[in-house]
Order: sequence, then structure tokens, then C-alpha cells
Amino acid sequence: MKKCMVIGEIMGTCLISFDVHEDSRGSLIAVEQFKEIPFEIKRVYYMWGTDKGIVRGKHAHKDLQQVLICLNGSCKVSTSDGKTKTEYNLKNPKDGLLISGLVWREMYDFSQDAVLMVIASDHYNEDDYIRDYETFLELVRNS
Ligand code: T46
Repeated sequence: MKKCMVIGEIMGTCLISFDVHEDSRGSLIAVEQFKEIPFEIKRVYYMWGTDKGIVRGKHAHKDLQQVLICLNGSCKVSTSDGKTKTEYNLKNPKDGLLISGLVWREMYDFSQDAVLMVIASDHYNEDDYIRDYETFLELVRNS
């Protein structure tokens, strides 16, 4: 699993490890745009209650950059640039999976208590989605 070496790194897919503030009261993580999150934050959404056998995602984005954080429980995320496929096991809220560029993503194996939060660089826009895998491969070939 590739770790993000430079937080300013925008392209590709890698894991950002957030700093945790721990004391006798528990743990706290803070993320800010252009700091832990390498883009301007325009949207946050989260999903839960996804059964074990369900696969979410199954699309790529033209321009959107996102950081996926599993706040509770666990889930797996597979990413592919059309050539190489990588599987990430998100099970710790101090890990953020940065996905940017032309990347096909699928989320699956959600634990019953999983809450997956996504921080996004833009507002919701269906036109930014590539939902057909052949179209995705064609775009990869031409990019
Ligand atoms: C992504 C992965 C990681 C909205 O109305 N606004 C939103 O911001 C989002 C994200 C979704 N929706 C609506 C559109 C659909 O009717 O919520 C419904 C479920 O969305 P979708 O099927 O796209 O959800 P996932 O889990 O397959 O994918 C989501 C994001 O859409 C996508 O950008 O990269 O999470």
C-alpha cells in the first residue's frame, strides 16, 4: 500500500497518516484543507449500513479528488489506474486514502459498524462520473 510521501501530492492514490492528539480523555484528529487534505474542501459525505456482500463505487471520476476515512469499523477499497489494481483495508480513523486522477474505485467488505466518510474537492456533479468500465479504459488509453 503506497503511503503519501508528500502531503501536497495531488495525483494518484496513497495513504495519508493523520496525527492523533491523545490524552487521558481519548483521541482527536483534525484535518484542514491544504494541510492534511491536499485540496480545497467543498463537500463531506458519509455512508454506513452497507451489508457485507455489497459493492459500492464501481466508477471513476474525471476531476474529483477525494480522501476516504473509515471513522468506525472497517471496509476495503480497491483502486485501479487501468493497469495496476491495489487493495486498501481501511480500519483505522487515522488513515486517509487519497484518490485523485483517473482511478476506478470499488468499496466492499464493510463491517456492520462501518462508517466511511469522504472529503471531496468539489460539489456533487453527476457529469464528473465515469460509470462504464470500457469508457474508463478508453480514457486511460488516451490520457
Ligand atoms: C465515490 C465513492 C467513494 C448525492 O446526492 N450527493 C453526493 O454527494 C453523493 C456522493 C451521492 N449522492 C447521491 C447519488 C446517489 O443517488 O447518493 C446516491 C448514492 O451515491 P453513489 O451511488 O454515487 O454512491 P457510491 O457509494 O457508489 O459512491 C460514492 C461517491 O458517489 C463517489 O464519488 O468516489 O463514494
